[in-house]
Amino acid sequence: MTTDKAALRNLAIDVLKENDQGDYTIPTKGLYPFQWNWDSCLTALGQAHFDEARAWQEIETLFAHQWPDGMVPHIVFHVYSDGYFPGPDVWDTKRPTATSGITQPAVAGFAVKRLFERAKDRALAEEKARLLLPKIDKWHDWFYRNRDPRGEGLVAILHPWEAGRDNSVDWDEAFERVPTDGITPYTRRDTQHADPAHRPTKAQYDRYLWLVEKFRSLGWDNTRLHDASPLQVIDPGFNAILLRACADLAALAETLGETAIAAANRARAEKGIAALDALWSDSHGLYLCKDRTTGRLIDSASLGGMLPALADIPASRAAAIARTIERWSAKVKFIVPSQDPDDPRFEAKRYWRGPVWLVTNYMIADGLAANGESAVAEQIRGSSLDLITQSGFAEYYDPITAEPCGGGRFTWTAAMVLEFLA
Ligand code: 9WN
Repeated sequence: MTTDKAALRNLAIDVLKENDQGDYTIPTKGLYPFQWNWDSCLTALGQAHFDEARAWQEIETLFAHQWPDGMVPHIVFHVYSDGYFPGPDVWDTKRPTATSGITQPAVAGFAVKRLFERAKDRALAEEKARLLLPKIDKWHDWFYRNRDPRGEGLVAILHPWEAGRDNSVDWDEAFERVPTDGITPYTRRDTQHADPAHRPTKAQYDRYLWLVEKFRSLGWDNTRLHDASPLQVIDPGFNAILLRACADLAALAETLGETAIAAANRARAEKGIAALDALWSDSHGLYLCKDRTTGRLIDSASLGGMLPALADIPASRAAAIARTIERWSAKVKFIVPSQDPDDPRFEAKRYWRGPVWLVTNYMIADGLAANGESAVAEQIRGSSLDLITQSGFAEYYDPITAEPCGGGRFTWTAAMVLEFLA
């Protein structure tokens, strides 16, 4: 593929337009025929480079399906398709437009502030930011009420799909506690669209489904799910994204004169940043997950532990994360692999157990650049664009061979290219 910047930009815009359904964008044709939460928010950053109104629309559509309790679901099933499993019938959340019953990383606050700051159409930006501000605040409040019921300052994910890093090594240990008995027999669709060797295993899918059926049996009542779930993991990446979103929403609210929203989100961010430090691992040079059911840290060095670079962590921690990336980059050709390549559980092509993803590269690079680690940030950007020119707009890439993995013509990958090129 071309290395010419303008040509690459046009190719990325083509991918975004191809997957555009009018007022929301699907991640890729075939494999993912619906709207996904964090995909949409990151996609909007790309869309804003050529159509600001369309970018705002992407996030507005997502928030039109916010639940009355404040949760923003991880999938909105706008138009029926049997091409994806589990579809709306399995979730059975009884929403007016079908949605899943769990959430995803809270990128919206970060994305909306960035859209607002860069907007050329100031009137539109102010109108849309004012509209979205209370909705995002309600979602943040939902997180702390439902996923941090004892007020520790950090929230737990109850399902690996919530973290967005579905089969990460981070969940292996806690997944041991999730049973598989009694689940309804099912047929996977993902392995009909993508190479099964790049996807999660059957043992993992059985557990994904057991959790869905468990939460469904509780009527998707978020006040009951946390304590009933055998999987409660405090993921530093998930929390860091939320903490950055809280800080960004506070700043945006201040600009717009919404002082109560500003104060609430600033308080969430400050409390969470202080609590996050307990997850730091000196030996790995990154943050680790904590299993809330056992109270122990989980010994898995993944990129989830590097995402806190995006939040307001101490500069010494950000510098240590940059050094860890330098160490990892000596072991692979393209960065940032999703797992430490020296970890025996590392798998170069299997989804979130080794491959490089452009969205996480974008967030880590952004955080490191803001922390003065511009050389490593630039190295991540370079690696990302090299992968695109060698292998096209894939879902993820083998960090050793650059082989494109998962789905092709992938929306958020294209959106991140527009960001990296800007
Ligand atoms: C389950 C859409 C989503 C991403 C996730 C990624 C993958 C879904 C799946 O695709 O997850 O939500 O079925 O594999 O892991 O991060 O949002 O692109």
